[in-house]
Amino acid sequence: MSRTTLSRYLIEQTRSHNTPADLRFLVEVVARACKAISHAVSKGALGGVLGSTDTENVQGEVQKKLDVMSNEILLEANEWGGTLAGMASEEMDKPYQIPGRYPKGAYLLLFDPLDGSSNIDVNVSVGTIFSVLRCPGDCFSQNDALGEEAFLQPGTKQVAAGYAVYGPQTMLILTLGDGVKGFTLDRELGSFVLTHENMNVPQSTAEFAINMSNQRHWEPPVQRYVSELLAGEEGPLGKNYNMRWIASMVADVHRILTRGGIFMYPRDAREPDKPGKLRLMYEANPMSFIIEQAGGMATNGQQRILDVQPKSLHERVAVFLGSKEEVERVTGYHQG
Ligand code: P6P
Repeated sequence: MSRTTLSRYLIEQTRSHNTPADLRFLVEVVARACKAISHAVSKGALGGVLGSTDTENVQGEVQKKLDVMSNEILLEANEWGGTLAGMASEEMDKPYQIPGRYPKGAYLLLFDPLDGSSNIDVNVSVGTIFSVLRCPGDCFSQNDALGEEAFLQPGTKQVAAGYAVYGPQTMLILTLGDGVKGFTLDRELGSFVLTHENMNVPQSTAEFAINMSNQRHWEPPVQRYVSELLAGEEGPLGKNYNMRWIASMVADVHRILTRGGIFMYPRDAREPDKPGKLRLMYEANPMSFIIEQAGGMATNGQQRILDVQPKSLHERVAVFLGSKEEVERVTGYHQG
């Protein structure tokens, strides 16, 4: 029996769920760009793409050569198709304007082109995260520059979200709001093939992911929760837990989507003006959409991440996501 490719899945979704043709085309173009990024990442030292540039991004982070390259690949792949009113990227301060020579479309694409890029030079999995919103009102028909306010929609407004993880396999994980599907890149065919029909996050888990070196800077509810995890079966939670931390959100979230767990990046007392490290619009929101669609839960400790009303394009947020039982527990401690 022939395998279902991403293209076939999207066509069948159009028939069964009336997925708009331009959204289908947009997802296919993003997936094609992720194939190109996967190819560039896999070259490593042979491709002269390791190491850093002498520039910083809007986050004040030194840009890796592959950060810049991945951003360019996504912009160039998506600017001409007529599906987008604009794009926003972790690597760019302002929204990207669709060049006047191309038609605009009804969607907004937001992405972290290469998340976890500090891991590239040590050959650890990295990934691309993307989120799709509708352009509010008739913003795609306007000729003037698209402002960031068009992007400032809560995560519940996402029409699609996904990530590509560049690991031992390159996989594309996608939700259109109808569950979560996993596609594995068949490098011989050059196609993403459906290999994970319906991905689900187990309700309970014995595995947590957090950067323990920041422990002394966490707020009391996180201190309490993690100390209970570490207390194991002698402690109040009555079972032993394992810990993993890859320091690449895409890889950590993929593990949780595959076998359960809780991922945490809490706020840090060293930066009282910042609610967390991770970015809401193109990291937390797409990952939260995926996790919720897979039966998990995602909060900032106080509220559902997808309900957060963004105030700025690059704003940050605390993240607790994964197996429902544990996310509910740590959220309860915040609200206790
Ligand atoms: P730390 C990568 O830089 C990233 O944005 C996420 O992918 C990852 O989860 C986190 O930061 C890692 O942060 O403090 O452990 O280096």
